[in-house]
Amino acid sequence: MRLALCGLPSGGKSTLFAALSGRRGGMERGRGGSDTAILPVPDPRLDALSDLYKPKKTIYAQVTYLDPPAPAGGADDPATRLPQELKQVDGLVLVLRNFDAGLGAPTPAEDLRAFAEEMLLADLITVERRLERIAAERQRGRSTDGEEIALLEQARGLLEAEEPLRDTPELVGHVKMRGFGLLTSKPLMVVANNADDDPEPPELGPGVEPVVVRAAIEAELAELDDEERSEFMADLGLTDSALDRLIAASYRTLDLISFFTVGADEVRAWTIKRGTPAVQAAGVIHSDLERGYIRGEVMDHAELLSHGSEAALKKAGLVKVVGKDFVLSDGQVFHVLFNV
Ligand SMILES: Nc1nc2c(ncn2[C@@H]2O[C@H](COP(=O)(O)OP(=O)(O)OP(=O)(O)O)[C@@H](O)[C@H]2O)c(=O)[nH]1
Ligand SMILES: [Mg+2]
Repeated sequence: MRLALCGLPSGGKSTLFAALSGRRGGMERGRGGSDTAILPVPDPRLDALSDLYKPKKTIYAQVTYLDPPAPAGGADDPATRLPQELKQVDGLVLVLRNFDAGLGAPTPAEDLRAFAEEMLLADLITVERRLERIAAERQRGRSTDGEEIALLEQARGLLEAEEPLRDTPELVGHVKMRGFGLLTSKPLMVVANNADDDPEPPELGPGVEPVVVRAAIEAELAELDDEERSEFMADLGLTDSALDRLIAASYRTLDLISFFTVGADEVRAWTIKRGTPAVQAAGVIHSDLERGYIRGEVMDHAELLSHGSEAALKKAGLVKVVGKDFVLSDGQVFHVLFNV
Protein backbone atom coordinates (compact mmCIF):
# COMPACT_ATOMS: atom_id res chain seq x y z
CA MET A 1 0.00 0.00 0.00
CA ARG A 2 1.34 3.33 -1.01
CA LEU A 3 0.29 6.74 0.24
CA ALA A 4 1.61 10.09 -0.88
CA LEU A 5 1.97 13.20 1.22
CA CYS A 6 0.36 16.24 -0.38
CA GLY A 7 -0.80 19.73 0.48
CA LEU A 8 -0.04 23.38 -0.03
CA PRO A 9 3.64 24.43 0.05
CA SER A 10 5.29 24.59 3.49
CA GLY A 11 2.67 22.53 5.26
CA GLY A 12 5.43 20.37 6.66
CA LYS A 13 5.28 17.41 4.28
CA SER A 14 9.03 16.94 4.17
CA THR A 15 9.36 17.44 7.92
CA LEU A 16 6.70 14.80 8.51
CA PHE A 17 8.43 12.57 5.99
CA ALA A 18 11.71 12.96 7.89
CA ALA A 19 9.90 11.94 11.06
CA LEU A 20 8.41 8.90 9.32
CA SER A 21 11.53 7.74 7.58
CA GLY A 22 14.02 8.43 10.34
CA ARG A 23 12.12 6.45 12.86
CA ARG A 24 12.41 2.97 11.41
CA GLY A 25 12.29 1.13 8.16
CA GLY A 26 14.21 2.08 5.09
CA MET A 27 14.30 5.24 3.10
CA GLU A 28 15.13 5.47 -0.54
CA ARG A 29 15.70 8.62 -2.46
CA GLY A 30 14.68 7.90 -6.02
CA ARG A 31 16.54 9.68 -8.78
CA GLY A 32 14.48 12.80 -9.36
CA GLY A 33 11.52 10.89 -7.97
CA SER A 34 9.77 10.84 -4.64
CA ASP A 35 11.44 10.28 -1.32
CA THR A 36 10.11 6.91 -0.24
CA ALA A 37 9.79 5.42 3.24
CA ILE A 38 8.74 1.82 3.73
CA LEU A 39 7.50 1.41 7.28
CA PRO A 40 6.60 -1.67 9.27
CA VAL A 41 3.10 -1.53 10.73
CA PRO A 42 3.39 -1.89 14.52
CA ASP A 43 1.11 -4.71 15.65
CA PRO A 44 1.00 -6.08 19.22
CA ARG A 45 -1.03 -9.08 17.98
CA LEU A 46 1.86 -10.09 15.74
CA ASP A 47 4.28 -9.61 18.65
CA ALA A 48 2.18 -11.94 20.78
CA LEU A 49 2.01 -14.59 18.06
CA SER A 50 5.74 -14.29 17.65
CA ASP A 51 6.22 -14.89 21.39
CA LEU A 52 4.15 -18.05 21.03
CA TYR A 53 5.86 -19.48 17.94
CA LYS A 54 9.37 -18.13 18.48
CA PRO A 55 9.93 -18.18 14.71
CA LYS A 56 13.19 -17.47 12.92
CA LYS A 57 11.63 -14.37 11.40
CA THR A 58 8.85 -12.02 12.38
CA ILE A 59 7.68 -9.87 9.51
CA TYR A 60 5.40 -6.89 9.93
CA ALA A 61 3.00 -5.60 7.33
CA GLN A 62 4.32 -2.55 5.50
CA VAL A 63 3.03 0.81 4.44
CA THR A 64 4.90 3.00 1.99
CA TYR A 65 4.85 6.79 2.18
CA LEU A 66 6.05 9.06 -0.60
CA ASP A 67 7.08 12.69 -0.46
CA PRO A 68 6.90 13.73 -4.12
CA PRO A 69 9.11 16.54 -5.39
CA ALA A 70 7.41 19.82 -6.24
CA PRO A 71 6.34 19.70 -9.90
CA ALA A 72 8.71 21.36 -12.34
CA GLY A 73 5.86 22.92 -14.31
CA GLY A 74 4.69 26.47 -13.74
CA ALA A 75 2.43 27.30 -10.84
CA ASP A 76 0.05 29.00 -13.28
CA ASP A 77 -1.02 25.81 -14.97
CA PRO A 78 -3.55 23.89 -12.88
CA ALA A 79 -2.89 20.79 -14.96
CA THR A 80 0.68 20.50 -13.69
CA ARG A 81 0.55 22.26 -10.33
CA LEU A 82 0.16 18.99 -8.46
CA PRO A 83 2.82 16.28 -8.57
CA GLN A 84 2.06 13.54 -11.10
CA GLU A 85 3.10 10.99 -8.46
CA LEU A 86 -0.18 11.57 -6.65
CA LYS A 87 -1.97 9.74 -9.46
CA GLN A 88 -0.08 6.53 -8.81
CA VAL A 89 -0.79 5.85 -5.15
CA ASP A 90 -3.54 4.08 -3.22
CA GLY A 91 -4.28 6.97 -0.91
CA LEU A 92 -3.42 10.59 -0.14
CA VAL A 93 -2.26 12.17 3.10
CA LEU A 94 -3.12 15.87 3.10
CA VAL A 95 -0.79 17.76 5.42
CA LEU A 96 -2.20 21.05 6.74
CA ARG A 97 -0.04 23.70 8.33
CA ASN A 98 -1.29 24.46 11.82
CA PHE A 99 1.81 26.25 13.12
CA ASP A 100 3.11 29.75 12.55
CA ALA A 101 6.92 29.57 12.69
CA GLY A 102 7.23 32.85 10.82
CA LEU A 103 5.05 31.65 7.94
CA GLY A 104 2.00 33.59 9.10
CA ALA A 105 -1.05 32.62 11.12
CA PRO A 106 -2.18 29.15 10.08
CA THR A 107 -5.48 28.71 8.24
CA PRO A 108 -5.89 24.93 8.07
CA ALA A 109 -9.62 24.93 7.25
CA GLU A 110 -9.05 27.31 4.33
CA ASP A 111 -6.03 25.34 3.17
CA LEU A 112 -8.10 22.17 3.21
CA ARG A 113 -10.74 23.79 1.01
CA ALA A 114 -8.11 25.25 -1.32
CA PHE A 115 -6.35 21.93 -1.80
CA ALA A 116 -9.62 20.06 -2.26
CA GLU A 117 -10.44 22.53 -5.04
CA GLU A 118 -7.06 21.95 -6.64
CA MET A 119 -7.76 18.24 -6.75
CA LEU A 120 -11.23 18.76 -8.22
CA LEU A 121 -9.76 21.02 -10.88
CA ALA A 122 -6.94 18.62 -11.72
CA ASP A 123 -9.47 15.80 -12.15
CA LEU A 124 -11.77 17.95 -14.25
CA ILE A 125 -8.87 18.72 -16.58
CA THR A 126 -7.96 15.03 -16.87
CA VAL A 127 -11.57 14.09 -17.65
CA GLU A 128 -12.10 16.90 -20.16
CA ARG A 129 -8.87 16.12 -21.99
CA ARG A 130 -9.90 12.50 -22.32
CA LEU A 131 -13.33 13.53 -23.60
CA GLU A 132 -11.71 15.89 -26.14
CA ARG A 133 -9.46 13.11 -27.39
CA ILE A 134 -12.41 10.80 -27.78
CA ALA A 135 -14.31 13.49 -29.68
CA ALA A 136 -11.30 13.96 -31.98
CA GLU A 137 -11.15 10.20 -32.59
CA ARG A 138 -14.79 10.19 -33.52
CA GLN A 139 -14.24 13.11 -35.91
CA ARG A 140 -11.68 10.99 -37.68
CA GLY A 141 -14.23 8.27 -38.05
CA ARG A 142 -12.78 5.94 -35.44
CA SER A 143 -15.06 3.95 -33.20
CA THR A 144 -15.37 5.12 -29.61
CA ASP A 145 -16.48 3.49 -26.39
CA GLY A 146 -19.94 4.74 -25.42
CA GLU A 147 -19.68 3.36 -21.93
CA GLU A 148 -16.42 5.17 -21.27
CA ILE A 149 -17.94 8.41 -22.55
CA ALA A 150 -20.96 8.01 -20.27
CA LEU A 151 -18.72 7.38 -17.26
CA LEU A 152 -16.52 10.37 -18.07
CA GLU A 153 -19.54 12.60 -18.49
CA GLN A 154 -20.90 11.45 -15.16
CA ALA A 155 -17.53 12.23 -13.59
CA ARG A 156 -17.45 15.65 -15.24
CA GLY A 157 -20.89 16.46 -13.85
CA LEU A 158 -19.86 15.54 -10.32
CA LEU A 159 -16.59 17.45 -10.54
CA GLU A 160 -18.32 20.55 -11.89
CA ALA A 161 -20.66 20.35 -8.90
CA GLU A 162 -17.49 20.20 -6.72
CA GLU A 163 -18.21 16.69 -5.55
CA PRO A 164 -15.21 14.43 -5.02
CA LEU A 165 -15.55 11.20 -6.98
CA ARG A 166 -14.77 8.99 -3.98
CA ASP A 167 -18.35 9.54 -2.84
CA THR A 168 -19.57 7.64 -5.93
CA PRO A 169 -17.90 4.25 -5.50
CA GLU A 170 -19.66 2.55 -8.43
CA LEU A 171 -18.10 5.14 -10.72
CA VAL A 172 -14.53 5.13 -9.39
CA GLY A 173 -14.57 1.37 -8.92
CA HIS A 174 -15.42 0.87 -12.59
CA VAL A 175 -12.63 -0.84 -14.48
CA LYS A 176 -12.76 1.79 -17.24
CA MET A 177 -12.14 4.62 -14.77
CA ARG A 178 -9.29 3.14 -12.78
CA GLY A 179 -6.50 3.98 -15.18
CA PHE A 180 -6.95 7.75 -14.95
CA GLY A 181 -5.61 8.01 -11.39
CA LEU A 182 -8.20 10.63 -10.54
CA LEU A 183 -7.22 12.31 -7.30
CA THR A 184 -10.66 12.86 -5.82
CA SER A 185 -11.37 9.16 -6.26
CA LYS A 186 -8.61 8.23 -3.82
CA PRO A 187 -9.06 7.77 -0.08
CA LEU A 188 -7.96 10.97 1.64
CA MET A 189 -6.55 11.27 5.11
CA VAL A 190 -6.22 14.68 6.72
CA VAL A 191 -3.25 15.48 8.95
CA ALA A 192 -3.00 18.64 11.03
CA ASN A 193 0.63 19.56 11.55
CA ASN A 194 0.45 21.44 14.83
CA ALA A 195 2.78 23.83 16.58
CA ASP A 196 5.11 22.22 19.10
CA ASP A 197 3.06 23.34 22.12
CA ASP A 198 -0.40 22.63 20.71
CA PRO A 199 -2.01 19.18 21.00
CA GLU A 200 -5.53 20.27 19.99
CA PRO A 201 -7.05 19.32 16.63
CA PRO A 202 -8.07 22.35 14.56
CA GLU A 203 -11.69 22.87 13.57
CA LEU A 204 -11.89 21.79 9.91
CA GLY A 205 -15.60 21.53 9.30
CA PRO A 206 -18.25 18.85 9.66
CA GLY A 207 -17.08 15.26 9.40
CA VAL A 208 -13.40 16.05 9.06
CA GLU A 209 -11.33 14.59 11.86
CA PRO A 210 -7.64 15.16 11.35
CA VAL A 211 -4.81 13.10 12.73
CA VAL A 212 -2.81 15.58 14.79
CA VAL A 213 0.96 15.43 14.48
CA ARG A 214 3.72 17.76 15.53
CA ALA A 215 6.09 16.99 12.74
CA ALA A 216 8.98 19.12 13.97
CA ILE A 217 9.02 17.38 17.36
CA GLU A 218 8.44 13.98 15.80
CA ALA A 219 11.33 14.54 13.42
CA GLU A 220 13.58 15.29 16.41
CA LEU A 221 12.28 12.20 18.21
CA ALA A 222 13.14 10.15 15.15
CA GLU A 223 16.81 10.95 15.58
CA LEU A 224 17.00 9.58 19.13
CA ASP A 225 17.65 6.03 20.20
CA ASP A 226 14.82 4.12 21.90
CA GLU A 227 15.76 4.98 25.47
CA GLU A 228 16.27 8.68 24.82
CA ARG A 229 13.05 8.74 22.88
CA SER A 230 11.03 7.32 25.78
CA GLU A 231 12.50 9.94 28.11
CA PHE A 232 11.85 12.78 25.69
CA MET A 233 8.28 11.58 25.09
CA ALA A 234 7.66 11.40 28.83
CA ASP A 235 9.02 14.95 29.22
CA LEU A 236 6.63 16.15 26.54
CA GLY A 237 3.71 14.25 28.00
CA LEU A 238 3.39 12.14 24.86
CA THR A 239 2.00 8.66 25.49
CA ASP A 240 1.91 7.30 21.98
CA SER A 241 3.76 8.23 18.89
CA ALA A 242 1.84 10.31 16.36
CA LEU A 243 3.44 8.17 13.72
CA ASP A 244 1.86 5.02 15.07
CA ARG A 245 -1.47 6.81 14.98
CA LEU A 246 -0.74 7.96 11.45
CA ILE A 247 -0.11 4.42 10.28
CA ALA A 248 -3.23 3.17 12.06
CA ALA A 249 -5.25 5.96 10.44
CA SER A 250 -3.81 5.06 7.03
CA TYR A 251 -5.16 1.55 7.53
CA ARG A 252 -8.59 2.90 8.45
CA THR A 253 -8.65 5.36 5.57
CA LEU A 254 -7.77 2.73 3.01
CA ASP A 255 -10.12 0.23 4.66
CA LEU A 256 -7.35 -2.29 5.15
CA ILE A 257 -7.10 -5.21 7.53
CA SER A 258 -4.30 -7.59 8.48
CA PHE A 259 -4.27 -11.34 8.63
CA PHE A 260 -1.44 -13.51 9.91
CA THR A 261 0.46 -16.58 8.82
CA VAL A 262 2.26 -18.51 11.54
CA GLY A 263 4.87 -21.22 11.72
CA ALA A 264 8.28 -22.14 13.08
CA ASP A 265 10.07 -20.30 10.26
CA GLU A 266 8.04 -17.18 10.03
CA VAL A 267 5.24 -15.29 11.72
CA ARG A 268 3.99 -12.66 9.40
CA ALA A 269 1.29 -10.02 8.93
CA TRP A 270 -0.27 -9.41 5.53
CA THR A 271 -2.40 -6.56 4.30
CA ILE A 272 -5.66 -6.88 2.39
CA LYS A 273 -8.64 -4.71 1.67
CA ARG A 274 -11.57 -5.47 3.93
CA GLY A 275 -13.95 -7.84 2.14
CA THR A 276 -11.27 -9.71 0.18
CA PRO A 277 -12.21 -13.37 -0.42
CA ALA A 278 -9.90 -16.06 0.99
CA VAL A 279 -8.61 -17.17 -2.40
CA GLN A 280 -7.43 -13.63 -3.20
CA ALA A 281 -5.94 -13.24 0.25
CA ALA A 282 -3.99 -16.43 -0.46
CA GLY A 283 -2.76 -14.76 -3.66
CA VAL A 284 -1.23 -11.95 -1.61
CA ILE A 285 1.03 -14.54 0.00
CA HIS A 286 1.92 -16.20 -3.30
CA SER A 287 0.25 -16.55 -6.68
CA ASP A 288 0.61 -20.36 -6.47
CA LEU A 289 -1.60 -20.33 -3.38
CA GLU A 290 -4.31 -18.52 -5.30
CA ARG A 291 -3.98 -20.71 -8.39
CA GLY A 292 -3.92 -24.00 -6.50
CA TYR A 293 -6.19 -23.05 -3.60
CA ILE A 294 -7.95 -26.09 -2.14
CA ARG A 295 -9.16 -24.82 1.20
CA GLY A 296 -8.13 -22.62 4.07
CA GLU A 297 -7.96 -22.99 7.83
CA VAL A 298 -8.87 -19.92 9.81
CA MET A 299 -8.26 -19.21 13.46
CA ASP A 300 -8.81 -16.19 15.63
CA HIS A 301 -5.45 -14.86 16.84
CA ALA A 302 -6.77 -14.24 20.38
CA GLU A 303 -8.18 -17.76 20.65
CA LEU A 304 -4.94 -19.20 19.35
CA LEU A 305 -3.03 -17.24 21.99
CA SER A 306 -5.36 -18.26 24.81
CA HIS A 307 -5.37 -21.96 23.82
CA GLY A 308 -1.63 -21.95 23.35
CA SER A 309 -1.43 -24.12 20.22
CA GLU A 310 -3.17 -24.97 16.99
CA ALA A 311 -3.68 -28.54 18.22
CA ALA A 312 -5.56 -27.31 21.30
CA LEU A 313 -7.62 -25.00 19.15
CA LYS A 314 -8.51 -27.85 16.79
CA LYS A 315 -9.57 -30.00 19.71
CA ALA A 316 -11.84 -27.23 20.90
CA GLY A 317 -13.40 -27.09 17.45
CA LEU A 318 -12.24 -23.54 16.88
CA VAL A 319 -10.43 -23.98 13.57
CA LYS A 320 -12.69 -23.06 10.68
CA VAL A 321 -12.24 -24.79 7.35
CA VAL A 322 -13.08 -22.29 4.64
CA GLY A 323 -13.61 -22.23 0.88
CA LYS A 324 -12.53 -19.71 -1.72
CA ASP A 325 -15.22 -17.15 -1.00
CA PHE A 326 -14.82 -16.91 2.76
CA VAL A 327 -14.15 -13.32 3.79
CA LEU A 328 -11.32 -12.92 6.28
CA SER A 329 -11.68 -10.59 9.24
CA ASP A 330 -9.03 -8.43 10.82
CA GLY A 331 -6.68 -10.41 13.04
CA GLN A 332 -7.39 -13.90 11.76
CA VAL A 333 -4.68 -16.50 11.31
CA PHE A 334 -4.83 -18.16 7.91
CA HIS A 335 -3.34 -21.42 6.61
CA VAL A 336 -3.74 -22.24 2.95
CA LEU A 337 -3.86 -25.79 1.62
CA PHE A 338 -3.03 -25.76 -2.05
CA ASN A 339 -1.87 -27.88 -4.92
CA VAL A 340 -0.22 -26.71 -8.13
N1 LIG B 1 7.30 24.94 14.26
C1 LIG B 1 7.15 24.02 13.33
N2 LIG B 1 7.70 24.20 12.13
C2 LIG B 1 7.56 23.26 11.20
C3 LIG B 1 6.79 22.09 11.44
N3 LIG B 1 6.80 21.34 10.34
C4 LIG B 1 7.50 22.02 9.42
N4 LIG B 1 7.97 23.19 9.94
C5 LIG B 1 8.77 24.19 9.23
O1 LIG B 1 8.00 24.69 8.17
C6 LIG B 1 8.79 24.87 6.99
C7 LIG B 1 8.23 24.05 5.85
O2 LIG B 1 8.31 22.69 6.16
P1 LIG B 1 8.54 21.58 5.04
O3 LIG B 1 8.54 20.27 5.78
O4 LIG B 1 9.68 21.89 4.19
O5 LIG B 1 7.18 21.75 4.24
P2 LIG B 1 6.78 21.07 2.84
O6 LIG B 1 5.32 20.85 2.93
O7 LIG B 1 7.64 19.90 2.56
O8 LIG B 1 7.07 22.23 1.84
P3 LIG B 1 7.25 22.14 0.25
O9 LIG B 1 7.92 20.84 -0.07
O10 LIG B 1 8.07 23.32 -0.09
O11 LIG B 1 5.87 22.24 -0.30
C8 LIG B 1 10.20 24.45 7.37
O12 LIG B 1 10.90 25.61 7.72
C9 LIG B 1 9.98 23.57 8.58
O13 LIG B 1 11.09 23.60 9.45
C10 LIG B 1 6.21 21.93 12.74
O14 LIG B 1 5.55 20.92 13.04
N5 LIG B 1 6.40 22.93 13.64
MG1 LIG C 1 8.84 19.40 0.90
